[in-house]
Amino acid sequence: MNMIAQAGIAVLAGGSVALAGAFDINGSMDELTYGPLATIQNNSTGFGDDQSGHAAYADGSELDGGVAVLDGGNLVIFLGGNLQSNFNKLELFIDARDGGQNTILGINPDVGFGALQRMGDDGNGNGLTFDVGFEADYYVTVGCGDDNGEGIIYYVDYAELRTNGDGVGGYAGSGTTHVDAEGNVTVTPSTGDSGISLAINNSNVGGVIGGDGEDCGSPEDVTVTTGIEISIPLANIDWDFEGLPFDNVRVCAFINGSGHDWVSNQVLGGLGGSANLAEPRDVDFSAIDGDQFFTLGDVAGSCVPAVTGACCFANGECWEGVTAEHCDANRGLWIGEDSICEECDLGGGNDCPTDIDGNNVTDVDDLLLLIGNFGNVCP
Ligand SMILES: [Ca+2]
Ligand SMILES: [Ca+2]
Ligand SMILES: [Ca+2]
Ligand SMILES: [Ca+2]
Repeated sequence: MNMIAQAGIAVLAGGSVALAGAFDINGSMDELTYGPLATIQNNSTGFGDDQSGHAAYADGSELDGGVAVLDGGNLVIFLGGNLQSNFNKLELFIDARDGGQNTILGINPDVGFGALQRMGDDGNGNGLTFDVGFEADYYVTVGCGDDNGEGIIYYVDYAELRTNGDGVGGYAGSGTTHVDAEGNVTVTPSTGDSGISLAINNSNVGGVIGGDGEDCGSPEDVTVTTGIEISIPLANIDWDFEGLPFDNVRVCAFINGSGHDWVSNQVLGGLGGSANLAEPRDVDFSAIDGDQFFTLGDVAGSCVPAVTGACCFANGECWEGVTAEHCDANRGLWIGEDSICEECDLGGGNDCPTDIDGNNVTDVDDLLLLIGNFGNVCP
């Protein structure tokens, strides 16, 4: 069945809902309908690398890439990755019209149990701040948790971010993802009066690994095609029914703690090698290199994983999987791409040959060792 026929049936059967577009909101990305990713993650995840491979469970969160398209009066967004089923939050901010908030104000709708109040200005002139020129107009957030042992249930909230605050917001409904005993995945996207639809598929085991260094959300250019998928009616953002053109739509997405209270290092576009950002009110994306947003129509460059290897230290310690720059900055010796700690050879470079017993001091014990072995013939 083609999409036009599907849309026709939707009108005949329902008559009251927006036309179903080409997108099946199920948490999976169809590259033919979306086109290429607009952004690819470049930072390991500090919120856990989910290796469970379970569509309806995740023990970590990451955002590996993102793309947004307009479709039949909706803004449809796909974010590859995982959302941990412990009610940590995906925060989604959309800049799609003039005005809006570059710093989250303290006087926004109270949705998701004070989500915007927790990130916004608490009266001290702080508040999460976006890149220069990014003035958010609309907000969607979701968290997921266990659904009575059958899978995950997710709860969605939304809010307008008007220039001076005091917009409309509320609960946008819940959806579920279940997996039966045979492994069949059933995704029931959230629906509600707002017309927003959201679905999650947590199957991904690729993308970034755990940590706080540079990483590649699409290693070897393999796109993560499961994650979080959202459809938002454009009319929700065009709240005065002006027929806005939606010709410059930008999206900032990141993972936050369950109380909207601890910003991770999973931000799209990426942070380029960073620890978790922590306190939301102190986050300032304009002070971080690069764009912490992506634009509808952008095409992400090829994802080149950072070159990493072993970093050897004079005291015998060693780190693996670090860049040469990171090793240098920590006064280690980087020994080449894909090298491992067993290859560290600090013996030949012993810069204290008179410290015979290796206690980092040349002292009387070394002298006694020498005297005690005086005259020995070495093989
Ligand atoms: Ca889909
Ligand atoms: Ca705006
Ligand atoms: Ca991963
Ligand atoms: Ca920035």
